[in-house]
Amino acid sequence: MILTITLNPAVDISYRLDSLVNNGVNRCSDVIKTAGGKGLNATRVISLAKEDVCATGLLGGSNGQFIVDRLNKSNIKNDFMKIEGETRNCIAVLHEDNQTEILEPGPSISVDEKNNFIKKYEELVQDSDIVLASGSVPKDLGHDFYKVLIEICNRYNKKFLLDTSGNSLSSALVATPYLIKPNKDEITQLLQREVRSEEDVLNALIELNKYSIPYIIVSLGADGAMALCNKKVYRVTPHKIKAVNPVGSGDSTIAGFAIAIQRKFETQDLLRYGCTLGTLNALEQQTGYVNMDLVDEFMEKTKVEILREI
Ligand code: TA6
Repeated sequence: MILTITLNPAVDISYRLDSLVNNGVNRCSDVIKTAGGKGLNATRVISLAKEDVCATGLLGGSNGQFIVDRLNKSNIKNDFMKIEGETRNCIAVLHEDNQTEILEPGPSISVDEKNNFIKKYEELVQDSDIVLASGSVPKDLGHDFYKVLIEICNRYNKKFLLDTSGNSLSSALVATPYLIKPNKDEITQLLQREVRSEEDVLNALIELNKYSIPYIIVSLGADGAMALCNKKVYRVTPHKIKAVNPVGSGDSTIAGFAIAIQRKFETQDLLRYGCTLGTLNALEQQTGYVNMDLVDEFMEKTKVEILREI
């Protein structure tokens, strides 16, 4: 089973506008509300792929209830810690070819709630093969919280996949997660230097090799990804599309990696499968949704090559 962790879930609200008038009234008829947050977007994709998945994390208030109701309606197994605080909203304003996101910080978490979640998590890990943790961390949990979760996961010899940013990512590396998937902005922040060109990404991967993380995959958005695995640097080039809504593509990509690891894909197919799901998500209006009927076709059109050995 794949256990997904969404520490800071959100009711995702997307507003599609023909054009955005600053400092004016924008009436919108095209509104979509989904149980969101990176981990829950990934959960939905794993469920669509018919892999056994359970979602956990922290939920509270009416937004928390909305999310549980949506997961139950989609027959997605979930076991969240209830908290006093109110789960947040995240807004995506889609206009022309732009996507403007407004992300609330998330609720306060008490020490008891934090400790009780760790207890729940430790029980759930024992029944899982893979843990996928994705998204921001509420400030009260501290930036080393993913490190704590990875250490518990490694104690039970399970694989921990992590998609996060900032201090939460930098402090997690020493715990040796199985896979990380930063994008170029996140790796720029991590290394405190501009990572823009393919050469920059290659050098960044070589520098991160010292952490002995089995899979380091740098997402390049619509341009695919570069990855370091078993001392080989790979380049993944996706099939080119016109994106409908790219929000959630990173979440769908790491969901693909989790599915591929569960299905024991070899490295090139793992990379191809994850990037394929990310591309397919961008073809959909809904965040964190993939048309699985198109996977085989897009897998064939997604190129993976070995750039070099290090
Ligand atoms: O990647 C898209 C998304 O999951 C949105 O749906 C929104 O929930 C946001 O990311 C949350 O990001 P965060 O990094 O705060 O967990």
